[in-house]
Amino acid sequence: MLRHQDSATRDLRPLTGLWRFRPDPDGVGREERWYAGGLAGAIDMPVPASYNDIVPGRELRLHVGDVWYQRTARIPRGWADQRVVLRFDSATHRATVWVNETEVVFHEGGYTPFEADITGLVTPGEEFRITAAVDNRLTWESIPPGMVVETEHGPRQKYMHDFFNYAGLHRPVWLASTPTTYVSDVTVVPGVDGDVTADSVTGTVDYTVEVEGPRADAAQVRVRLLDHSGTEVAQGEGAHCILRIEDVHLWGPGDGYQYDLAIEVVSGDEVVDSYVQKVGVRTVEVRGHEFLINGKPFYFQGFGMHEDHLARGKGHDDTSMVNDFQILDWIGANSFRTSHYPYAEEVMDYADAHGIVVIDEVGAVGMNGSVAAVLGVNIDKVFSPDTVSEATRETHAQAIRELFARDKNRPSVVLWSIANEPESHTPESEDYFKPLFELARELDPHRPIGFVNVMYSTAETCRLAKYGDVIMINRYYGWYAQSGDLPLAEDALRAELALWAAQGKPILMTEYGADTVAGLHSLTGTMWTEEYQTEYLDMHHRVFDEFPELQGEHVWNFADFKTSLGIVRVDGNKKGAFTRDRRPKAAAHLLRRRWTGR
Ligand code: BDP
Repeated sequence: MLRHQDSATRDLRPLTGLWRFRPDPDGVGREERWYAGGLAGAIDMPVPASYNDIVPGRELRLHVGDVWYQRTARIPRGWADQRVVLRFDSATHRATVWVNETEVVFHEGGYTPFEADITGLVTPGEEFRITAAVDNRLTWESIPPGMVVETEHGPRQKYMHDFFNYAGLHRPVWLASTPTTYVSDVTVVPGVDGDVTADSVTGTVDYTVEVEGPRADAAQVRVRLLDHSGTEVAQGEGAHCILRIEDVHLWGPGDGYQYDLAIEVVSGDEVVDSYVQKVGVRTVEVRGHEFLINGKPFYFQGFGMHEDHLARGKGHDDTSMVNDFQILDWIGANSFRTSHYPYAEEVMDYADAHGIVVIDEVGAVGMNGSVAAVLGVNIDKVFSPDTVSEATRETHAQAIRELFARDKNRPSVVLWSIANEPESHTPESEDYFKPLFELARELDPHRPIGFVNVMYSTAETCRLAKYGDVIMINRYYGWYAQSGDLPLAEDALRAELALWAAQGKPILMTEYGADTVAGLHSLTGTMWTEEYQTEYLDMHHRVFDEFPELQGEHVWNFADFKTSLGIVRVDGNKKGAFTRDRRPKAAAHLLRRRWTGR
C-alpha cells in the first residue's frame, strides 16, 4: 500500500495527539453502537501509544478485547474535488473503523497499515467523527497466535511469545488527499549493469507505477530520477521502464544514499498527480556462505530489538527512535532485526536514510510448544486443526503480503524473516511453512528469505532450513542450556556451529544473550550479573571468530523489555545490553570495543 505524502497534488495531515478512549471489557460497544455518538465516560489517550501502561492499575494493562478510540477532524476546504483517505499505520491487533456512523474498514494484523477511501462520507470544510474499535485478542487464528481463556474473573490472554502484548494505536493516523486519478502503487527494483565492485558502476532502476481513477487509462506516466543535489540523472516515460544511472552512488551499509524518483501522471499539459519515491541502488546476493551487499561480504553486527518504552509501550516516538539509532551508532551496530514484527515506517525510513541494514521480520512468533513451556504456557501440539492451522496460515500469508507490500522498495531491507522460532522439526511444521516460503519467493524474487530457528531443531532435524537462503539461529548456550557453565556451553556452541557450517549457507546468530540485572556484580561467575553477561558474550565471540561461515551476530537484546507476568521474568526480559531506559550495562562497552575497536 502506497504511503501518503505532501506533494504538488497531495496533502497529508497527521491525526496524532489526544483521542477519546474507552475500554469495552464486556464487549458491548458494537451492539450498543458506541460509534454513533460521543464515547460516554471516555478518558484522554495519546496516539501513538500503547494504552496498557498509561493508567495505573491492572485493569487496562491486562484488558482483553475491544477498546474504543474516537476523535473529530475537519476536512480542509481546499480538498474539494480531491479523494480523501483515512490511514492507520497500525492498530494492534485488529480494528474496525467508522466515519460518523458508517463502517469504513476492518483490518486484521497489528503491525501493518490499512486505509479507507472516505471521500463520499465527508465534506470539505466540515468536521466528522472517527471511531475505531481496537481488539487486542490473540487467538489461534491471529498472527502472532495466542489463547483467550474464560475464567470466573473474566477473560485471560495467554500467548507463547516473550514480549508483552501491548495494544492500541501504536503509530500515527493520517488524513490524506490525493487527486481522483492518482498513483496507487510504485515498485522499484534496483540493480547494476556489470560489475558492482568496479570503480564506476552503472545502476539500474526498474520501476512500475500503477495509476487508478477515472482518467487512469488516458493518462501518461513520466518520471525523473534526481540525485541529492536535485540534478536529473535519468528520465523515463510510461508506467514501466528501466532507468540507467551512469556512475551511480550506491546505497550501502553506513551510506544511506537515495535518489528521488519524481513521478508525474499527466494528461495533455496537465499534471494530474505527482509523487516522489525514494530509491536506494544496491545489490544483495548470497554466494556460498557469504552474504554480499554490493558484491562485498557483509558481516551483520547489531541486535534483535523491540519497540518497547516506558509508559507508551510500543507507541512510536521520534525522540526515542533517533536516540536508539544514535546509540546503535555509538556501539558500532550496522544492522538490526525487527524482532518480532514489522516496526514503524518511520524506523524503516531512518534505516534507509542512514545505511542501516535490516532483517525485516513478519509478526509470526510463538509457534513452538517447547519455547512456550519455558514461558509457562503448556500446549500439546502447536500445528493441528485446533491450534495453528490452515486458518492461521491464511492470516500469516496475509501478514507476509502486507509487510512485503509495505517495505518492498526499501534498500535497508536485505533479508526477510517469515517467522521467529517456530517448531521446525515436525512434518506438520513443514506442511505449514512450505507454502509460505513459496509465497514469499513469489512476492519477492530479489531478496534472500529465511526464518529464525531455535535450539529444539538442530542442523540434523530442522525441516525448514532447506527453504531459506541463510541460516538464522537463536542459541542460548550458557543461559537456557548449560546454565551458568560457560566451559560446557562453549563446547556445545562450537559443536553445533560446525554442523550448521557444513550446510554451505551463511549463518547468522540472530540471538544470543544472558539476562542481566544492571548493577548486580559477582567475582564468582554468578548468572544475572554484569560480569556473567560479558563473559558469556566473550565466550560466544571467541567461538564465532573460528567460523568463517558465520556472517553475523545480533545480540539479544538491544535493551531490557516488558514481557507477560511469569516466574522466569523479573519485571521483564533483562537481556538488554542497555536497560529499558537506555543506560549501558558493562556488556555495551564490550560490544562497542568489539564492533568499533574503541
Ligand atoms: C528467544 C526468543 C525471544 C526471547 C528470547 C529470550 O526469540 O523472543 O525473548 O529467546 O528468552 O526464544 O530471552
